[in-house]
Amino acid sequence: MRQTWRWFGPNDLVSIDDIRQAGAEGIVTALHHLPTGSVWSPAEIAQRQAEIDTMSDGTPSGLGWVVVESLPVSEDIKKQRGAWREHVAAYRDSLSHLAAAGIEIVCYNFMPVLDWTRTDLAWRLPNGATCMRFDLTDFAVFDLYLLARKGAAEDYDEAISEAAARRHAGMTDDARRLLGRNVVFGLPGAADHFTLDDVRAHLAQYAGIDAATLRQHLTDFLELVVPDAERLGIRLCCHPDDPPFPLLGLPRVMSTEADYRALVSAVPSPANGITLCSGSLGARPDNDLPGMMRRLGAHVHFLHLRNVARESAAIRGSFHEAEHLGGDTDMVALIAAALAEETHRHGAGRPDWSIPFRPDHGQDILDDLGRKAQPGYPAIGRLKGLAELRGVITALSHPMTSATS
Ligand code: DNO
Repeated sequence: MRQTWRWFGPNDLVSIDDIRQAGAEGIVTALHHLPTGSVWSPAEIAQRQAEIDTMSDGTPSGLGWVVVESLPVSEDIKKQRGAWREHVAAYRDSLSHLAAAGIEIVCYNFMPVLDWTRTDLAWRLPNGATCMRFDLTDFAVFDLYLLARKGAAEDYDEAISEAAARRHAGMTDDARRLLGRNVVFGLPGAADHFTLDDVRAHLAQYAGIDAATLRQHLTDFLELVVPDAERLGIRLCCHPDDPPFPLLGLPRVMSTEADYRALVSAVPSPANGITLCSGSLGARPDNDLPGMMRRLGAHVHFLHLRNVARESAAIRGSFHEAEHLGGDTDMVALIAAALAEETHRHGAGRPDWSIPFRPDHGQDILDDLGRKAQPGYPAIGRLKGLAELRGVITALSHPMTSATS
């Protein structure tokens, strides 16, 4: 399993030097500064590779750009409106430029409007660490009162609606503003500049798009890009919905094992694969992560290893981001399944037998609390996660254990 680390580029407060010291072997990044729908030019790609390759004192980092996360799919492509065909053409050009630069793994998602969604970006744990949290009552406050979305009332049961009414009534204006900011933080582009009216305008454009239509648009997109990817030797891998259930009346089609089966069988190809994100998928009690890895492992091109603690037994419920070996996903069983898949691939002569993973997210601990890096992406919390995961991998790979044979 190849140990990778997400880096947001030169502005990331966690540096290439830090990543080297954390023991990572490769980088996951994207050209975040380029607008969605534009072509990633060879020059931009080469510049990012040079930044990855060099430590601050000019010596080689030994790291390389292993995974693109994400080459974003535009809202136009998801809706099949406006400039969507131009955006598909740009996507194909970007894939060919990435392949020419030696990059083989490209992650994307197909979530309408919202990418990952949390209500709290720094929730305090009893030991003083902070983590990200999704609280369904807070989310209902956002939906019912801040956004005041038409039809929202139908989406919440009585208990949540009543709790949301009480909570909203007791919130200060500052608390309401902070909640609004937190919820839109995962929006593509500029969290700081997104107003509630922008969110309403985005939602309105999905009025006629249900889950079946969105899934069809995903298949259409794949039919247009997968043949190129296959020819170029690129492995596309779709990231799941986070959280894995519909929000704000928007359809979501990448939340369950059945969704992933539909994805890989819609356009069968080694280039049409999966980013198995245990944190996103693990927020639902009916997603069996080790089982998904065993059953769908052949299609998994990239792993996000993260854990969540579910706070209710509901399909759509509150959760917070736990330590990597804590929470509700059996991380040891998941890693054992990934190692078994690698053994199987190795035996079958697959050149892609080594599966890249990254310690996804981390709690803010120690100096992270003052550094204020990208929410979810602290230096020390992730270093701790990576170290724990590396420990599990080392133990399960040891000849004394038979877990991978
Ligand atoms: C959040 C991430 C997601 C992910 C994209 C992939 O921390 O896991 O933003 O990168 O959904 O397209």
